[in-house]
Amino acid sequence: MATLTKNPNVNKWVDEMIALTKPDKVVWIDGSDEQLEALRDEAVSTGEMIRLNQEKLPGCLYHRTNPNDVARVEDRTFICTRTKEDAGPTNNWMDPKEMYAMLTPMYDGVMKGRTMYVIPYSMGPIGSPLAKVGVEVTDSIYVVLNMDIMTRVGVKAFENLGDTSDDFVRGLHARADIDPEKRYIVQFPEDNTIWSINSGYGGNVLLGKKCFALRIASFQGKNEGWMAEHMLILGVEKPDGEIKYITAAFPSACGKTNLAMLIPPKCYTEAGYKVWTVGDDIAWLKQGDDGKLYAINPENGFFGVAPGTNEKSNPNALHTAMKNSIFTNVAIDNSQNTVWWEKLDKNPPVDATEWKGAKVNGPEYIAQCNTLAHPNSRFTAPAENCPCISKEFNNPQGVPISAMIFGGRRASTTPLVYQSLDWVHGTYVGSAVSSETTAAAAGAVGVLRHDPMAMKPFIGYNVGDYWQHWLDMGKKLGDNAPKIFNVNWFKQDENGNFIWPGFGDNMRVLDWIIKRCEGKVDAVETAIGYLPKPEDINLTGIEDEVTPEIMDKLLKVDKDLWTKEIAEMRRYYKEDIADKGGRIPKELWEQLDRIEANLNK
Ligand code: OXD
Ligand code: MN
Repeated sequence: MATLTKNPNVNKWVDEMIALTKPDKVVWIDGSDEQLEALRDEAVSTGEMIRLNQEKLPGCLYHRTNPNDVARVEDRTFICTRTKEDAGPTNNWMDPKEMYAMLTPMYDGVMKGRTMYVIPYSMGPIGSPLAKVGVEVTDSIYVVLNMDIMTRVGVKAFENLGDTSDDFVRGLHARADIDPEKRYIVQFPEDNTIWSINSGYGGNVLLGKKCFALRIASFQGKNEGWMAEHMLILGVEKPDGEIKYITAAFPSACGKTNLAMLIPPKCYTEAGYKVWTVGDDIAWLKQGDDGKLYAINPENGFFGVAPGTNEKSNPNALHTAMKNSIFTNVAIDNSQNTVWWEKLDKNPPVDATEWKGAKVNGPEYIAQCNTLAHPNSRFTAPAENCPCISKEFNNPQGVPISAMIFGGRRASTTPLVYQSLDWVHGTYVGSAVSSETTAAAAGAVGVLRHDPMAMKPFIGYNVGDYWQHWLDMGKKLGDNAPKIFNVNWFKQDENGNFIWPGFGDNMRVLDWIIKRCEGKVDAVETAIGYLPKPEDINLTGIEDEVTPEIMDKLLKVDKDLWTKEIAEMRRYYKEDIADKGGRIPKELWEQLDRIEANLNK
């Protein structure tokens, strides 16, 4: 099939990939409904996908990955910069020449007997000055159909690139044998190139997402003066109609998609507040002509974790996934050909097919301590389906950001919310993001895992240089810089019970954050930052649950715990980062002294 672009750089690279992988056939994805529908039919006819109940789930398909291939593989993910120092201590590294030499024979002829699909795509709205183009070649229809939901796919993507530019990200994906021992997810940031092999799981093969929009884009952002962050973007509409935009970064298992699609409590909805979703996972941020920081969501859909999503936890996500979506590794309710996952409801299907494909009696199977859906099973759903999608979702200029939030899962130490003292301190707060492990994951409970800016697996270069880039952005933004906050929805009492209700009630904290940005509310200056006065968190409707005593606990800055926290951060900076080649900016070391001095005042 003929190429879709005159751009010689694209055509030359695709020809090279054809020569390497030797497919029987090459199909360029033009983005038309007819072509995509034909691919859906083909995937259903070969058994690669299953068509679900088209009355209940119109346009929805189902796919099962190999049981050895159900999640991102951080130990097999590499950043191949020319020097090891440039990849830094948070990445696996190999010399790019050696990596190409090792992988090239694995790709040689790997698509013989198969079709290569060439997918042009745009990360970000077509025509946006913040958008970037990628081309992914793959031998998987599943990848084509997921990329179609998650990005803007087809010939229109080339409009942003033009006929001569070389500024596109080259992504090569081959399923090969799905051999976990030969699975590699490799970024070559200096070549704008991603090579992925032996996986069919979303995070490893939808190359626009983590590989491009975070790993490669963070590297591009450093060189070009913008930021790629693992952040949701939401807008809070106030009763007067003004919308304030906020970004937020959390490690996994902290409810990012739920916060992005939050439904405010009654006292807020009745007063006229609404929350609008711009993105649930990734933000690209750039200074606008007016000096403010603007954000786009480079994606066009949501790749959400299914288990735990239900009418209470996130009705918006549930509704978003009810049409034109792809479900991966959830369970099937055979009586209706619909989907089911843990915590969708309390009625697991009796006639079920579990995620690996075995027909089982659902309740009996669960009683044997098995889950019907894989814990990392996913829905891939178009953003346009989301009942609370922002009207600015496709705005090429993005939305102006007033506040940036960091957060983690911390049983003690970290208060419900605090505002950083300034941008440099806020950068420190981001570098200190960490989460305690839960009983849901293997290993010890309550172990602190550092995950700076929730970007540890996604920073495409040296983490110290990344922190320096944050400081540089702050200098450039000056007074226009968003205010930086930290939140903790997971504080516990002595008995291990959560003391903040979370979910929709997190609106109460967003409200305080917005008022701080507007200069409409005072705060208490403490050693670690500005904290709310207890009376400034609106508790209307939850006064019985969040008593004054609980509020005191939620807002407590415990000197002993914070002294330990700073000692741990000193250890982390030194042992995990600096001693291993992380180039930590001196301003961040100084923040440790600053907070310690404050604590001892
Ligand atoms: C994701 C992740 O899938 O962060 O979004 O792992
Ligand atoms: Mn993510």
